Amino acid sequence: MAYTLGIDSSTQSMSATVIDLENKDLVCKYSVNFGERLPQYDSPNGFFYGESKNEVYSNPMMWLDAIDLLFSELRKLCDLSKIKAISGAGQQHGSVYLNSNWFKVVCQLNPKESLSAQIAPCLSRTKSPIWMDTSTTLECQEIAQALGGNEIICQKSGSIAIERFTGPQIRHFYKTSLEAYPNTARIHLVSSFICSIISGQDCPVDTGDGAGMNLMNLETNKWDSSLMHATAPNLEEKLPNIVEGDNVVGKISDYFVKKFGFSKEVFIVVFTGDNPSSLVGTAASTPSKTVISLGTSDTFFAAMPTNVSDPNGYGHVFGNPSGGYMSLQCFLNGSLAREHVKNKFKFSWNQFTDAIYETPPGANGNYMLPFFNPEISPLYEANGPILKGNSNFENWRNPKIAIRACIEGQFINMKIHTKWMQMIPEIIYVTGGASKNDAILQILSDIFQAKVQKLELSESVALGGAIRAAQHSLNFTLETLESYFCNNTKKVIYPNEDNVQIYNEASEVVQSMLLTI
Ligand code: ADP
Ligand code: XUL
Repeated sequence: MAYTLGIDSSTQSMSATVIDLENKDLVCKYSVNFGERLPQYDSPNGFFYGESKNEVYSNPMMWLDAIDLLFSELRKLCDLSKIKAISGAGQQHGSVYLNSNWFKVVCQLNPKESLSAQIAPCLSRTKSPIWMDTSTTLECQEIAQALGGNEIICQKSGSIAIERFTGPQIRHFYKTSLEAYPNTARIHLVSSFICSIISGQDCPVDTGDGAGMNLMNLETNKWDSSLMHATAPNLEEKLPNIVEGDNVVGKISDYFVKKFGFSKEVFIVVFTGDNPSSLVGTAASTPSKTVISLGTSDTFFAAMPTNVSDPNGYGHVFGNPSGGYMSLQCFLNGSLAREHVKNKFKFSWNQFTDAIYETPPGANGNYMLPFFNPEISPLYEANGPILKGNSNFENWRNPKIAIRACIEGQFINMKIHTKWMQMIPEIIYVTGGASKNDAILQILSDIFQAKVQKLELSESVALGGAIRAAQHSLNFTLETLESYFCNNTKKVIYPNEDNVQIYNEASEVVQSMLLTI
């Protein structure tokens, strides 16, 4: 019996999916929600704000406590000794700052103590900036100026200097923490940090996630010396190595063998970013499929058929874990914006869904760009939604219309900001927490005029980890694994052609609202 395990260290939870390679079946899955299970970290959605809503952090100790909790629960659901290989993914761009103790401590983790107690003395910075942070505009400008313009940064790294990317975040830390920066011996991404913990050694980053840092040269797949130089001094010695996504970094740490009953022989395949992992978990690694993930962030991504970049600078090119590249557009105000509107009216998800069914497409001429937090596509630094319509709507006196306008505004904005990818999808594959909601998916289908289909295993990030583990350490082909585990549900949501005109008009209004930003 051969099992593999995939881990998803996401914004709001730490999740695992175990698959059985012989029975071609899901064995079990489990998720630790940070806000619910670890309330002591005061992070109901997995993060906390700094001085403003532009500064967004997570506590890396929370992630470690979640790993201990996850495995103590998972061992009740399946025999962990059958697991032959593990890989996984982390929310992209977030960074963990460690002092020189780290290199020794990570290799000698004691199963009698918690992970967090042992790693706490290794932190040179107690908080990790995450992908929702938009506070580094100045640092982006400084890096762009040092390089001779954003065009050059985009050519080298696949994206212009972007606030949430790790390079500008590191520069901000260097400028504001003159003692802690020199005391930092290693800067990990969330993915390489969690991979290091699981394998009990300091691990590399993979090219998929490394591309989200504004530090890696996309042509050479190595750290780019001019980008590093423009970011912060002595950075090369603080960054892990970069490897391709098929790299086996070693075996599992003894900590997990002794504490949770894993075999000593479990292979660990390098972790990647959540979006690249989701590309694998949705069977979209070869060009032709478009995926929309409706998680904390809404993301629109695809393996790249041709090499294009976003002329406006909001979109990105990341490494595709199966080789080549993927294009991605990220929208910060995704699930939490939908939740904001839901909670404002104290609606349940059922009431929220009914509201969508009870209101007409076009929301009676009411439009919303639901930017409750500073947005990244497009860059919008303030926080507060932009509304246009009748005064009843603008004064938030019409809950049902507000719910529909919120979702319509999100997807119209998404359609506008993904045109640069030159993909006109016939079918959109959806994943992430909100993809279970068919009412939301019908609006998506109507706005893009494309069929929408879900996958049987909706946790595509963790599944991508379990698939990559089997592919790179147990010699299964990707095609075989996709045919076993990445089946679509039978249900297809079809676009309603009667709504084309309404949404064309709505797009024009939203476009004019975007021009006011
Ligand atoms: P992440 O992986 O980024 O942590 P998930 O993909 O797990 O996030 O998605 C979590 C989100 O799913 C929640 O924030 C919630 O808003 C959304 N969600 C959960 N149930 C529903 C539902 N029935 N309808 C719409 N959205 C939902
Ligand atoms: C992608 C991005 C988010 C995070 C968290 O660029 O910032 O999708 O990966 O999911």
